[in-house]
Amino acid sequence: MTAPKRLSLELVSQFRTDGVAVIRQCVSQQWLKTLAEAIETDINSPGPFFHGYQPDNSQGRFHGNLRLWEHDQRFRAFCFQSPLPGLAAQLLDSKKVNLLYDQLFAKEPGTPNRTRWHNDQPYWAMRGWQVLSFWIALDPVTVDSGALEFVPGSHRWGRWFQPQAFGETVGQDRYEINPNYEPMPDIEAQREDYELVSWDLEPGDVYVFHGLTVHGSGGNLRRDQRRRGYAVRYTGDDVVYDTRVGTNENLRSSAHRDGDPLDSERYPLVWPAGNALCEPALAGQRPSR
Ligand SMILES: O=C(O)CCC(=O)C(=O)O
Repeated sequence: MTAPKRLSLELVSQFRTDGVAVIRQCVSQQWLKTLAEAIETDINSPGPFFHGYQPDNSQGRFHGNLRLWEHDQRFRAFCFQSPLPGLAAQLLDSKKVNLLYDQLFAKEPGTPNRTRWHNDQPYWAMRGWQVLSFWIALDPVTVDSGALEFVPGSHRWGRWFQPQAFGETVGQDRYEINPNYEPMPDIEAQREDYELVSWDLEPGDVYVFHGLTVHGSGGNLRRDQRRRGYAVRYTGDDVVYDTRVGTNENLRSSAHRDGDPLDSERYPLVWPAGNALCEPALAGQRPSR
């Protein structure tokens, strides 16, 4: 199966209301094969923004990387030519879509590291409402292999939480304090105070979530199952560059000034497809718990 050209009104409405939804069988087997091969290349020979995390207890392996599309044609082709840009335009109700960046989160079997609760937008040098991530499952994902969990509706809280590194990391381990951000509450210690949602995924299923939706994930406690997730972040019409403090330095652009539209080689226009700045062709369910 390949992604629907048009998403159901129910799914779009769920994304807008809850800030998160799942698109079943969104990514075709062919694209999954391409991504899986590109992921192995990156794990064996990481691109420049590698940010692996030291596993707690020295077990397993948590490989993270970002801006992979800039160094590997296979990721690039996926970010530009898969169904995702068209789906982003629908979900964001946007005439144009820019690629913000892509990111890999591979938790090998037996990796205990959690991904701490956070929302993404405070990490990113942009402002605007029309911003989302697709998180593509390469493996079956369950709560014990590190399924993502979300706080539905948290994208409308208007709360920006101070970024922190996800663990002891090879990569940016410190973030400047932004006085307008607030500390992330300890959701893990107070889980009963929050409505949390999650879904099991099959390969090719996708979580789609807003840039301000609070989310996190457990470790991959399975011994027999990898948990490779590949995230692609896109923005819409109202998003501009933002130079506020506290963002991830590897996601900034020296060519942009505060308030600039993103359109550039760094944040390429990927929708409408066929636009001069787009690459030429290279070749609603409710939560389960
Ligand atoms: O895969 C994970 O554990 C975390 C993913 C995440 O935080 C994201 O894609 O924003």
